[in-house]
Amino acid sequence: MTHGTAIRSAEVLVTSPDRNFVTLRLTTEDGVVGLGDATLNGRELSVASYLRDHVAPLLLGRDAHRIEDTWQLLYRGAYWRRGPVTMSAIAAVDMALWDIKAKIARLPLYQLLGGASRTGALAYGHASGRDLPELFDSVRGHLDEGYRAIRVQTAVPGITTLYGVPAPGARYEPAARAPLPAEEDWDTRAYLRQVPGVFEAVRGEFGPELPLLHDGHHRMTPIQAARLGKDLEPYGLFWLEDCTPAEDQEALRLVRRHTTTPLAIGEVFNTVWDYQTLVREQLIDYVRSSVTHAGGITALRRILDFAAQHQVKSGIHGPTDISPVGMAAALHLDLAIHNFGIQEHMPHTALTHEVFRVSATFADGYLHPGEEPGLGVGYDDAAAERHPYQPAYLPVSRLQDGTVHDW
Ligand code: GCO
Ligand code: MG
Repeated sequence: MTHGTAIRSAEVLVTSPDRNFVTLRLTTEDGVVGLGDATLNGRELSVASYLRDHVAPLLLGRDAHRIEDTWQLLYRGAYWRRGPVTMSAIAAVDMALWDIKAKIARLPLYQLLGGASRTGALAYGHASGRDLPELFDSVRGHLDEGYRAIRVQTAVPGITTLYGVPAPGARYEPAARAPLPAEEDWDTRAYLRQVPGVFEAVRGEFGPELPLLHDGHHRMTPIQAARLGKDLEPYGLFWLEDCTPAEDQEALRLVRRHTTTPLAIGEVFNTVWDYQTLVREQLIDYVRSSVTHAGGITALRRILDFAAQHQVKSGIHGPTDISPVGMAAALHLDLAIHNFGIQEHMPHTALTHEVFRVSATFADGYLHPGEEPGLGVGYDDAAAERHPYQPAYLPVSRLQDGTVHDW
């Protein structure tokens, strides 16, 4: 073992500066600190316990340099493979170890991943509105902030609350702090009638060039998704995301047969196995996994390298439930890989940034991880302790007759 690189402590930190985050902090004998994001929205404490009760004891005394060996030990050694809780825990360890290795090398992490392949990562922001004037204002606001690609979510007549469209004056945050999940309503036929007209209007207002994205959030059947993809073709979307429930890889065959609208999927995936059919058969165009939920930098890099062989690009998941640590890991990968597509960007609040100090920057529509050694994120314990964990849940959706539907 290199002198001083044994792991001396493994701490699990839970904080809630505007929303819940779980962070793993590893410290070596020499005092080098590495951070990893273990936030699983609405199920945070399960990963905290997995790490604290079952992973931390295995890490103490291990050489922090042995990233691959530690990854394999945690993955194969658990025997119970895959799943969001296990893979988020492994991801946190993996990120923290890469952070330590890059700090010891005194390099920003992207340098260890092969160096920069581009000057910055094209980011997309989230525009939404309850009607067209509100939506146009939201798109314009994003353009003024510098965004060069925009996701468009819209209200649907007859549906009271739905994914991606905040209440008037509110900031969109899917998990609400409450002891029980909120209930939203849903009607796929009303949605399918509404969305194409909205994109026609947005194209009419903002012209043909602006890359536009849309998230279907797993709510359609394959034939409904095929129809939406076809109806959206005239508006040249950058992608249609999560058009069907993601666990059914075969469903995408039917969608693909009917539409040339590019498809993105995978934010709920956690291993390369979830992508086997999708990538091998070129049924998708963009991989949506986060570093946080897909087993870390080591594992997401493998998924993206596999995708590259089939001309599938990255579109790393980046909502606020990925902590600034998970986002930093994403940005280092974005900069280094060849098959970069786009990066989701849903900025964290000022309060979140009091706990997580980041070197990453956003300018002219591009994100950059910065030049600090490691991931480029610092953790302020005093600020974190002012914001203890608060129970929060993602909503559930019900159809008009009360049937639970995919949210
Ligand atoms: C996205 C996602 C998120 C999820 C959230 C759930 O495309 O950014 O769909 O908004 O809903 O990550 O925790
Ligand atoms: Mg999504």
